[in-house]
Amino acid sequence: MTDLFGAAEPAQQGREDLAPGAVLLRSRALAVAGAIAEGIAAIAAVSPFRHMVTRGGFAMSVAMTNCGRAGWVSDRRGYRYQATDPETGRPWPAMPALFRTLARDAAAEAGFPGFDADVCLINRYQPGAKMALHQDRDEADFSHPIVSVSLGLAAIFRFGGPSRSDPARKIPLLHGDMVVWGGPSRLNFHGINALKPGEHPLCGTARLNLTFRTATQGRELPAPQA
Ligand code: MD3
Ligand code: FE
Repeated sequence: MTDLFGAAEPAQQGREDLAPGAVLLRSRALAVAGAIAEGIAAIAAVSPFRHMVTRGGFAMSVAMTNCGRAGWVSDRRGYRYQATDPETGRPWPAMPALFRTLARDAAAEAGFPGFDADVCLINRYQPGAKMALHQDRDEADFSHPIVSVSLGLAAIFRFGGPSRSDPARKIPLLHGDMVVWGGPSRLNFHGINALKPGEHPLCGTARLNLTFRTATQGRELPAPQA
Protein backbone atom coordinates (compact mmCIF):
# COMPACT_ATOMS: atom_id res chain seq x y z
CA MET A 1 0.00 0.00 0.00
CA THR A 2 1.16 3.55 -0.71
CA ASP A 3 -0.36 6.73 0.70
CA LEU A 4 -1.18 9.98 -1.16
CA PHE A 5 2.51 10.90 -1.18
CA GLY A 6 3.70 7.50 -2.43
CA ALA A 7 5.16 6.44 0.92
CA ALA A 8 4.87 2.77 1.92
CA GLU A 9 2.07 2.20 4.41
CA PRO A 10 2.39 -0.87 6.66
CA ALA A 11 -0.41 -3.40 6.18
CA GLN A 12 -2.89 -3.43 9.03
CA GLN A 13 -2.51 -6.30 11.48
CA GLY A 14 -4.48 -7.75 14.35
CA ARG A 15 -7.61 -9.66 15.21
CA GLU A 16 -11.22 -8.59 14.78
CA ASP A 17 -14.25 -10.62 15.84
CA LEU A 18 -16.79 -10.19 13.02
CA ALA A 19 -19.52 -12.27 14.65
CA PRO A 20 -19.61 -15.19 17.11
CA GLY A 21 -17.20 -17.78 15.63
CA ALA A 22 -16.02 -15.51 12.77
CA VAL A 23 -12.55 -14.09 13.36
CA LEU A 24 -10.65 -11.83 10.94
CA LEU A 25 -6.84 -12.08 11.22
CA ARG A 26 -5.51 -9.14 9.20
CA SER A 27 -2.21 -9.86 7.33
CA ARG A 28 -1.92 -13.25 9.06
CA ALA A 29 -0.59 -14.93 5.86
CA LEU A 30 1.52 -12.01 4.62
CA ALA A 31 4.91 -13.48 5.60
CA VAL A 32 4.24 -16.66 3.57
CA ALA A 33 2.30 -15.10 0.68
CA GLY A 34 5.09 -15.73 -1.83
CA ALA A 35 5.39 -19.38 -0.81
CA ILE A 36 1.61 -19.83 -1.05
CA ALA A 37 1.62 -18.31 -4.55
CA GLU A 38 4.38 -20.75 -5.57
CA GLY A 39 2.34 -23.62 -4.12
CA ILE A 40 -0.72 -22.52 -6.10
CA ALA A 41 1.32 -22.32 -9.32
CA ALA A 42 2.59 -25.89 -8.78
CA ILE A 43 -0.98 -27.15 -8.11
CA ALA A 44 -2.36 -25.33 -11.17
CA ALA A 45 0.38 -26.87 -13.34
CA VAL A 46 -1.18 -30.30 -12.55
CA SER A 47 -4.87 -29.39 -12.08
CA PRO A 48 -5.41 -26.15 -14.02
CA PHE A 49 -7.86 -23.41 -13.04
CA ARG A 50 -11.16 -23.92 -14.84
CA HIS A 51 -14.61 -22.35 -14.95
CA MET A 52 -16.98 -24.99 -13.60
CA VAL A 53 -20.63 -24.96 -14.63
CA THR A 54 -23.58 -24.87 -12.28
CA ARG A 55 -26.44 -27.38 -12.30
CA GLY A 56 -28.26 -24.85 -14.49
CA GLY A 57 -25.41 -24.99 -17.05
CA PHE A 58 -23.92 -21.52 -16.49
CA ALA A 59 -20.13 -21.12 -16.31
CA MET A 60 -19.00 -19.56 -13.02
CA SER A 61 -17.04 -16.29 -13.37
CA VAL A 62 -14.56 -17.50 -10.74
CA ALA A 63 -11.95 -20.02 -11.96
CA MET A 64 -11.25 -22.89 -9.53
CA THR A 65 -8.91 -25.72 -8.71
CA ASN A 66 -8.30 -27.79 -5.56
CA CYS A 67 -5.65 -29.62 -3.59
CA GLY A 68 -5.98 -32.22 -0.87
CA ARG A 69 -7.74 -35.54 -0.34
CA ALA A 70 -10.73 -34.33 -2.35
CA GLY A 71 -11.86 -31.29 -4.30
CA TRP A 72 -15.08 -29.31 -4.62
CA VAL A 73 -16.63 -29.74 -8.06
CA SER A 74 -19.74 -28.44 -9.80
CA ASP A 75 -21.31 -29.67 -13.04
CA ARG A 76 -24.77 -30.37 -14.50
CA ARG A 77 -25.26 -33.03 -11.79
CA GLY A 78 -24.74 -30.47 -9.00
CA TYR A 79 -22.13 -29.76 -6.32
CA ARG A 80 -20.02 -32.34 -4.46
CA TYR A 81 -16.58 -33.26 -3.18
CA GLN A 82 -14.72 -35.73 -5.35
CA ALA A 83 -11.34 -37.50 -4.87
CA THR A 84 -10.32 -37.03 -8.52
CA ASP A 85 -10.11 -34.00 -10.78
CA PRO A 86 -12.74 -34.50 -13.50
CA GLU A 87 -10.48 -32.65 -15.99
CA THR A 88 -7.46 -34.95 -15.50
CA GLY A 89 -9.08 -38.12 -14.17
CA ARG A 90 -6.30 -38.14 -11.57
CA PRO A 91 -6.29 -37.41 -7.82
CA TRP A 92 -6.11 -33.73 -6.94
CA PRO A 93 -2.55 -32.53 -6.09
CA ALA A 94 -1.57 -33.12 -2.46
CA MET A 95 -2.03 -30.27 -0.01
CA PRO A 96 1.37 -28.63 0.71
CA ALA A 97 2.43 -28.94 4.37
CA LEU A 98 2.70 -25.13 4.57
CA PHE A 99 -1.00 -24.81 3.64
CA ARG A 100 -2.20 -27.35 6.21
CA THR A 101 -0.08 -25.86 8.99
CA LEU A 102 -1.12 -22.28 8.25
CA ALA A 103 -4.81 -23.22 8.35
CA ARG A 104 -4.37 -25.25 11.54
CA ASP A 105 -2.48 -22.45 13.34
CA ALA A 106 -4.96 -19.74 12.32
CA ALA A 107 -7.92 -21.88 13.40
CA ALA A 108 -6.28 -22.51 16.79
CA GLU A 109 -5.70 -18.75 17.24
CA ALA A 110 -9.39 -18.18 16.54
CA GLY A 111 -10.45 -20.75 19.13
CA PHE A 112 -10.74 -23.91 17.00
CA PRO A 113 -7.83 -26.16 18.04
CA GLY A 114 -7.11 -29.36 16.11
CA PHE A 115 -8.45 -28.15 12.74
CA ASP A 116 -7.22 -30.64 10.13
CA ALA A 117 -8.21 -29.59 6.61
CA ASP A 118 -8.52 -32.34 4.00
CA VAL A 119 -9.56 -30.03 1.14
CA CYS A 120 -8.34 -26.66 -0.11
CA LEU A 121 -10.52 -25.01 -2.77
CA ILE A 122 -8.59 -22.33 -4.66
CA ASN A 123 -10.61 -19.55 -6.30
CA ARG A 124 -9.15 -17.15 -8.87
CA TYR A 125 -10.96 -13.87 -9.57
CA GLN A 126 -10.17 -11.72 -12.59
CA PRO A 127 -11.79 -8.29 -12.97
CA GLY A 128 -15.59 -8.66 -13.04
CA ALA A 129 -15.58 -12.11 -11.40
CA LYS A 130 -17.91 -12.45 -8.42
CA MET A 131 -19.58 -14.99 -6.16
CA ALA A 132 -23.30 -14.66 -5.47
CA LEU A 133 -24.64 -14.86 -1.92
CA HIS A 134 -24.60 -18.53 -0.82
CA GLN A 135 -24.06 -20.93 2.09
CA ASP A 136 -21.31 -23.57 2.24
CA ARG A 137 -23.19 -26.76 3.08
CA ASP A 138 -21.57 -29.51 1.02
CA GLU A 139 -19.20 -30.55 3.84
CA ALA A 140 -19.74 -33.58 6.05
CA ASP A 141 -19.72 -31.86 9.45
CA PHE A 142 -20.52 -28.19 10.15
CA SER A 143 -18.91 -28.33 13.60
CA HIS A 144 -15.58 -27.68 11.85
CA PRO A 145 -14.77 -24.13 10.73
CA ILE A 146 -13.73 -23.01 7.23
CA VAL A 147 -10.46 -21.07 7.07
CA SER A 148 -9.87 -18.57 4.23
CA VAL A 149 -6.75 -16.83 2.88
CA SER A 150 -6.95 -13.85 0.52
CA LEU A 151 -4.08 -12.95 -1.85
CA GLY A 152 -3.62 -10.30 -4.51
CA LEU A 153 -6.20 -7.66 -5.38
CA ALA A 154 -8.62 -6.62 -2.64
CA ALA A 155 -12.28 -7.60 -2.85
CA ILE A 156 -15.45 -6.58 -1.04
CA PHE A 157 -16.77 -9.55 0.94
CA ARG A 158 -20.47 -9.60 1.88
CA PHE A 159 -21.14 -11.29 5.21
CA GLY A 160 -24.80 -11.95 5.96
CA GLY A 161 -26.63 -14.06 8.50
CA PRO A 162 -28.28 -17.49 8.65
CA SER A 163 -31.16 -16.36 6.40
CA ARG A 164 -30.69 -15.15 2.82
CA SER A 165 -32.67 -11.98 3.61
CA ASP A 166 -30.52 -11.03 6.64
CA PRO A 167 -28.61 -7.76 6.18
CA ALA A 168 -25.05 -8.26 4.87
CA ARG A 169 -22.05 -6.36 6.15
CA LYS A 170 -19.40 -5.34 3.57
CA ILE A 171 -15.83 -6.17 4.59
CA PRO A 172 -12.78 -5.48 2.40
CA LEU A 173 -10.50 -8.54 2.25
CA LEU A 174 -6.90 -7.59 1.49
CA HIS A 175 -3.73 -9.41 0.46
CA GLY A 176 -2.60 -11.67 3.32
CA ASP A 177 -5.84 -11.54 5.33
CA MET A 178 -7.14 -14.75 6.88
CA VAL A 179 -10.61 -15.41 8.29
CA VAL A 180 -11.81 -18.32 10.40
CA TRP A 181 -15.53 -19.01 9.94
CA GLY A 182 -16.85 -21.36 12.59
CA GLY A 183 -19.35 -21.87 15.35
CA PRO A 184 -22.65 -20.02 14.87
CA SER A 185 -21.28 -18.24 11.73
CA ARG A 186 -20.50 -21.45 9.85
CA LEU A 187 -23.73 -21.49 7.83
CA ASN A 188 -24.07 -17.73 7.31
CA PHE A 189 -24.77 -16.46 3.80
CA HIS A 190 -21.79 -14.75 2.13
CA GLY A 191 -20.55 -13.56 -1.26
CA ILE A 192 -17.93 -11.54 -3.12
CA ASN A 193 -18.67 -8.38 -5.14
CA ALA A 194 -17.38 -8.10 -8.71
CA LEU A 195 -13.60 -7.63 -8.63
CA LYS A 196 -12.38 -4.18 -9.65
CA PRO A 197 -9.46 -4.08 -12.12
CA GLY A 198 -6.02 -3.44 -10.68
CA GLU A 199 -2.44 -4.64 -10.54
CA HIS A 200 -0.86 -6.47 -7.63
CA PRO A 201 2.92 -7.04 -7.33
CA LEU A 202 2.57 -10.77 -6.48
CA CYS A 203 -0.68 -11.78 -8.21
CA GLY A 204 -0.91 -9.44 -11.21
CA THR A 205 -4.50 -8.73 -12.27
CA ALA A 206 -6.03 -11.42 -10.04
CA ARG A 207 -7.37 -12.11 -6.57
CA LEU A 208 -6.71 -15.60 -5.21
CA ASN A 209 -8.68 -17.09 -2.35
CA LEU A 210 -8.01 -20.36 -0.56
CA THR A 211 -10.67 -22.02 1.59
CA PHE A 212 -9.60 -24.86 3.86
CA ARG A 213 -12.30 -27.34 4.75
CA THR A 214 -12.80 -30.62 6.56
CA ALA A 215 -15.05 -31.92 3.85
CA THR A 216 -14.84 -35.69 3.91
CA GLN A 217 -14.19 -36.63 7.56
CA GLY A 218 -12.37 -39.68 6.24
CA ARG A 219 -15.64 -41.14 4.89
CA GLU A 220 -15.87 -42.79 1.49
CA LEU A 221 -16.29 -40.33 -1.33
CA PRO A 222 -18.83 -40.96 -4.09
CA ALA A 223 -17.19 -42.85 -6.94
CA PRO A 224 -16.32 -40.43 -9.73
CA GLN A 225 -18.92 -40.59 -12.48
CA ALA A 226 -17.84 -40.79 -16.09
C1 MD3 B 1 -18.55 -17.38 5.80
N1 MD3 B 1 -15.29 -18.05 -1.26
O1 MD3 B 1 -15.40 -20.65 -1.92
S1 MD3 B 1 -14.00 -16.98 1.38
C2 MD3 B 1 -16.37 -20.19 -1.28
O2 MD3 B 1 -13.43 -15.12 -1.35
C3 MD3 B 1 -16.36 -18.76 -0.93
O3 MD3 B 1 -13.55 -16.77 -2.72
C4 MD3 B 1 -15.20 -16.64 -1.06
O4 MD3 B 1 -17.32 -18.28 -0.38
C5 MD3 B 1 -13.96 -16.13 -1.74
O5 MD3 B 1 -17.32 -20.88 -0.88
C6 MD3 B 1 -15.24 -16.24 0.37
C7 MD3 B 1 -14.74 -16.64 2.90
C8 MD3 B 1 -15.76 -17.59 3.44
C9 MD3 B 1 -15.71 -18.94 3.19
C10 MD3 B 1 -16.63 -19.77 3.80
C11 MD3 B 1 -17.58 -19.26 4.67
C12 MD3 B 1 -16.70 -17.09 4.28
C13 MD3 B 1 -17.61 -17.89 4.91
C14 MD3 B 1 -18.51 -20.09 5.33
C15 MD3 B 1 -19.43 -19.56 6.21
C16 MD3 B 1 -19.45 -18.21 6.44
FE1 FE C 1 -18.59 -19.88 0.38
